[in-house]
Amino acid sequence: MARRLTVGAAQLGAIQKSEGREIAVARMLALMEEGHRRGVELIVFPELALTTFFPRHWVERIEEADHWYETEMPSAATKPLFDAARRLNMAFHLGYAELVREPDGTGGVRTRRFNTAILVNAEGRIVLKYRKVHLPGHAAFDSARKVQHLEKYYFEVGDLGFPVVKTRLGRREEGVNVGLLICNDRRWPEAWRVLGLQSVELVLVGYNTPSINQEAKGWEAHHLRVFHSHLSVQAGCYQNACWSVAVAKAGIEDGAELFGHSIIVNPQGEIVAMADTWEDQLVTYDIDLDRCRLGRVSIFDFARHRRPEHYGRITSQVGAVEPPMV
Ligand code: CDV
Repeated sequence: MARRLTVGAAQLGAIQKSEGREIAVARMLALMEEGHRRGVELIVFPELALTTFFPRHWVERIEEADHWYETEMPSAATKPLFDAARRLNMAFHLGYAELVREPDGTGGVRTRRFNTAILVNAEGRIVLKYRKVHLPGHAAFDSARKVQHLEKYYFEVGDLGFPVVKTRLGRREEGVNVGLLICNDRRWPEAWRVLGLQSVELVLVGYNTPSINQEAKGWEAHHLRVFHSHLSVQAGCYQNACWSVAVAKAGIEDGAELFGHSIIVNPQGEIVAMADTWEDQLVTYDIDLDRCRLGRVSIFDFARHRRPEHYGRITSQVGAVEPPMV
């Protein structure tokens, strides 16, 4: 019998800088209600889903930006999502900025900031947490850029690795192996493979991707932005024989355009459903987790075919080196 799970990619339209969390949460609740009517068991919201993509805004002192971060989860503002999960019997994925205050080892307190995603089950319990590892952009104000991308200023590199959990989702009795990636992570095959090596069956990805590459020194055709996003997720799914729900924040946010095009991808690397607006939009699909099997027992049977003795550079080296001249 097929192992079916109805998933929903809950794309969010723009959230403006002036809009508070309660507006975003109200929109997410409406998508959860719609998902319930459509039989969704797991709904996936994007990266930094509670606020505008604030790394585009520079502040002189980082503490001035602390109002963008969550210090507890759930909080008064986000509790309605957890309540809705219980009421609608629906798991959800949420991306948000996380601020942690912890002992610094010398009797003081240090503040840490992460770009975080969680998976909450239908009982309202956080069953998986991930902190973004690949932080794009820059760490200081860049006067050459029309729009800043200050993730390296606002966040530390995640310290949780790439965990995968087996957890019960929706109507399923047995567990599903779930892992999380956040936005830029989806472009790194190493991240997918670390999930694949933990037998991941479903990878949830939230993203905020501008339609224009400000770092392109020459021309980069706009359609390639979407192509590269899809290519990365499709390749990750195919090469690790898993499903993915990759969900955007879309539209014109604080004057900057985010491209949307949220997708659900099968273990053959095919897009099976896609958003076609830049607004709040729920795209659903009944995935069959048993479809992960084919890749696992054939081309990507890791135990039979991987050759880690030849992959040393992947973990010992960061930048590329030049080959010897022959
Ligand atoms: N939020 C992101 O990580 N965005 C990056 C952009 C800056 C390229 C991405 O990889 O989509």
